[in-house]
Amino acid sequence: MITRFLVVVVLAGSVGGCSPPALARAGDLVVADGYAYQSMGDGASAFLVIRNEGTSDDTLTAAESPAAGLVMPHGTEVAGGAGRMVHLDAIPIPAGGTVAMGSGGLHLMLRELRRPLAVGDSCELRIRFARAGTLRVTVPVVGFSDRP
Ligand SMILES: [Cu+2]
Repeated sequence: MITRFLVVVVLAGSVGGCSPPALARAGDLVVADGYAYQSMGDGASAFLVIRNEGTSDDTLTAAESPAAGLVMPHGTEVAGGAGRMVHLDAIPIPAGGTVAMGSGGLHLMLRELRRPLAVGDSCELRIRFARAGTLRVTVPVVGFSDRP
């Protein structure tokens, strides 16, 4: 029951040639955008837009960060009008598709932060994929109102 949490947008080529430069690439996978929110307590959440430019499906299987003791792929389940985070063992990245994480949906949950993440900091993430291997990306830390 993973797929019902996904927001998958299939892009029909690059629109008008104005896509922003990729933050990182591993194999066929491109991180088109990414950020982390400033921390709350010893936790924070991070969001990536991952584009699969290949012709084979891939799967996000794990994540880690030097900034945190634990990084978990999370989805958000809405029940009775309230959102509840659920752990995901895997996030499919379909061939030719884009998975857009976002507040209130898919995210990477950072726990056991080694130091607080403040606005203006950056945060390195290492994302493991079944096919593309490990993708390293550094994302900016933003305030909650900067990227709603
Ligand atoms: Cu979470």
